[in-house]
Amino acid sequence: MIDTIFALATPPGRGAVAIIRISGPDTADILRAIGAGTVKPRLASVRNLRHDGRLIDQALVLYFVGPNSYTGEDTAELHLHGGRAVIEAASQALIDLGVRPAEPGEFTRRAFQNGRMDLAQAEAVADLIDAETDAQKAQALGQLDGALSQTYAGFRTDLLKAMSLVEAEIDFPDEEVPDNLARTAGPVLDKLISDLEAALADSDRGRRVREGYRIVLLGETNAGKSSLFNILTAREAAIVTPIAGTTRDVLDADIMIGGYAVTLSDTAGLRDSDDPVEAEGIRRARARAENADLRIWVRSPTTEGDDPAKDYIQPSDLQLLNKADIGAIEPVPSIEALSISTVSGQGIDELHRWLSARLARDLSGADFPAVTRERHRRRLVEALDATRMARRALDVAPEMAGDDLRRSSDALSRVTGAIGVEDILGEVFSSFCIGK
Ligand SMILES: Nc1nc2c(ncn2[C@@H]2O[C@H](COP(=O)(O)OP(=O)(O)OP(=O)(O)O)[C@@H](O)[C@H]2O)c(=O)[nH]1
Ligand SMILES: [Mg+2]
Repeated sequence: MIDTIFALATPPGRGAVAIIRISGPDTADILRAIGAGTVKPRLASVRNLRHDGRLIDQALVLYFVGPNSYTGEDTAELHLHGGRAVIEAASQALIDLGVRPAEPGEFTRRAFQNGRMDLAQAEAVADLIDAETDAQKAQALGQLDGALSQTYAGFRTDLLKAMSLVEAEIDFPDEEVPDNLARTAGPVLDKLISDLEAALADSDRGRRVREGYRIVLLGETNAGKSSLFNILTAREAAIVTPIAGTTRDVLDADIMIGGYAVTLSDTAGLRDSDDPVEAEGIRRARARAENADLRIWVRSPTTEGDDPAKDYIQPSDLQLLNKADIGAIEPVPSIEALSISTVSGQGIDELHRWLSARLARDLSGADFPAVTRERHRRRLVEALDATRMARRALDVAPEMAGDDLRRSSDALSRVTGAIGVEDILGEVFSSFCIGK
């Protein structure tokens, strides 16, 4: 039996308005029980809410009749004055009346279960709530609008087309179906394989927008990494001293560059060290460097000998020739270079421009909606593998292709939740906030 749930939909604490959301079959009865009487659906009504003969609040009450509501069930919203005592009294009244506090994501989970949205759209709701940059918001809205779901549905249509061609050959081997009918499925699958490959090649973009683009400052001790970290984060977050080996741990800051979310990391200077604390810091710096979307190699004219950071720098990274106020450094030829000084401020504007351009290049839209989660990416990999196997089978034993095509289609269906729902529900909804 489905119970009726409630949750505070606005942030806890003091505010102008607090909204409590109710969903479930008893919604209309509950409204009557707290003194709202009969509320006309979809019209705002002002009501004195009461419990145990005491006034809870004068509230604005909205009522929606399922299935035309967010969850697909009967739902109500109580717009209360946003004080703690009011919220507390209203919550207690609902609990006394047998309404259960909702689990995180339970409203959206019900919306999914009642067919109001698919899983990818439910995830987009969570992303939209978490969005802090315009790019994150645009990505989430696109997904909520069904762009990702439609793209995957398109892939599945291609699969079904190929499947029907293959199955026609198996079911009617002696009839008018041409012998090599299965082979006509070849071009359909070739196109699908290239679409899936392109979607996967692009799969970093969605993650980078959603979770933040990872930039790591790397370099030998005293190169000026922490000084630069403080400039880019606009606060004195990292300790700067003339002592080599000042930074021991990785320091992360969430910042915005060019409208995109960035996680910037300051790291321990790289050098051989006998000090176990410093050595651990250097190990962490290296691990961070490997997972970064961009490494900024901070260099200094005072360097003697080889800079160990060079081994971690890739051709698409950036080298900063720091301390330009005291001397010049010869850049490593194959890597883009900018001269800066964290002391005089020289080159810092140019660095900001360079970073903005890099982010725009790496993060702005491709032809299809971005794969935003590891869950989607894994399914895409499965679908691609299965489609490739089907494609190979087509040329030698077409009757073998059917199973592979079905596996591929299943993998894509799991992204939107068309099948295999039970095992992924927890994964999707556990990260939601309560009240959504
Ligand atoms: N002249 C000059 N000195 C700088 C510049 N940038 C940093 N320094 C100095 O270089 C020293 C080291 O700077 P940090 O920012 O701590 O260097 P770091 O790379 O974080 O060093 P570790 O944490 O030890 O790896 C400090 O004394 C800074 O003031 C610069 O552009 N010009
Ligand atoms: Mg430092």
